[in-house]
Amino acid sequence: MQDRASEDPRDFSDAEMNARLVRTREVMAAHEIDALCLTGEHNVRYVSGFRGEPRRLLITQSEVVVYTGVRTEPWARAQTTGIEVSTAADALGDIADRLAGKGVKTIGVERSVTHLAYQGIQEQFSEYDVRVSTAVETARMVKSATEISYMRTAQEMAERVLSDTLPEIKPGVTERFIRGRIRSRIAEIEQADDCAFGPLIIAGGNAWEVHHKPDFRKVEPGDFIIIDMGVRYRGYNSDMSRTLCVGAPTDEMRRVYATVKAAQEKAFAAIRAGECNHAVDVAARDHIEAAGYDEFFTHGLGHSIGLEVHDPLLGFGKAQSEDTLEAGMVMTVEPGIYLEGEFGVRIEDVVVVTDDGCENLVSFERDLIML
Ligand SMILES: [Mn+2]
Repeated sequence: MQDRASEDPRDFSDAEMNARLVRTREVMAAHEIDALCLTGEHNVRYVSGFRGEPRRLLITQSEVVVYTGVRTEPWARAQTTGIEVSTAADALGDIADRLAGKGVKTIGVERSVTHLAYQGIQEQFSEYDVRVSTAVETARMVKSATEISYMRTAQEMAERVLSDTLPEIKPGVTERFIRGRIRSRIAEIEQADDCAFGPLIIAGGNAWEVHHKPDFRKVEPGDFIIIDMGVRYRGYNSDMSRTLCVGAPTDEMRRVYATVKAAQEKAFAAIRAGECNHAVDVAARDHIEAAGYDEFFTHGLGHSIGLEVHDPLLGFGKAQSEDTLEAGMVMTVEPGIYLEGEFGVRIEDVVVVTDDGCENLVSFERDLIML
């Protein structure tokens, strides 16, 4: 791992940032968006490298401008290359001046733009066709080797944290205690940005709430405990779930665990470039259904991951979808079975789609661990 104290404030090479700009402009052209006016943290970071605020980004086929404040201007210059940095007090007015007379008809804004901000944009650009655009989200779907290497580093950090925490999971400790131990270990990794989320610690009968927030339930002998955690490194997230048993599992717990593990393997085997997203969900769900537990697999099989834990636009869902996988997409594969008031099992790994299959970024033990 490199020494982050001396690292370049830019997380990616100039060549890679340039390739992102080219791809974003290709998608804009395909979506008939002449200018993109962005404010979203992840989209601005993806296109420009700038990760401060205030922030606004204008992209057209010929220009790219980052708008920020006077105090944050030095960061914007340090974190970007070949991008104009503006501290114009009236950024929208400046954008209007730049677009005037250039033949621009359509302006794209993000789905996440607030109602108030949207009103301001519509007012400023009343003579243009202002539309919601997912051009940058589309460009973000296929990851580069460097993006994948950051996610691999984030995953290695998460695995070390979970390994170190296992000896502390025993009867009498609460879900919140386990969460605290994981959080503090992640905070102690100087190179890590932060926890990717939570983490989620779900003991025993709480498991049917798939996103249960850790509470004061104490671990009891014979509990299954789901730990769903991730680390963020240089902006990129990892996401892993493991189900641990405190003491000895019952026969049904073993059966459910084996069913989830095999369902995940069915999904791994189904993943390859060109495959339909929905078919991957079906591969896992059919196995769970055959074992009689289909009504207890209550969520989609997985989601895209990258700058966001749930990266936009892509998932392995229950709904029919025409989306197909491409090499370089990074997805979670996380089947689960949750029996209300009894126990639940989730096993979650992150894979990179390849031309003939997938590569698992997770190497943590997938067999049932008994503590
Ligand atoms: Mn996940």
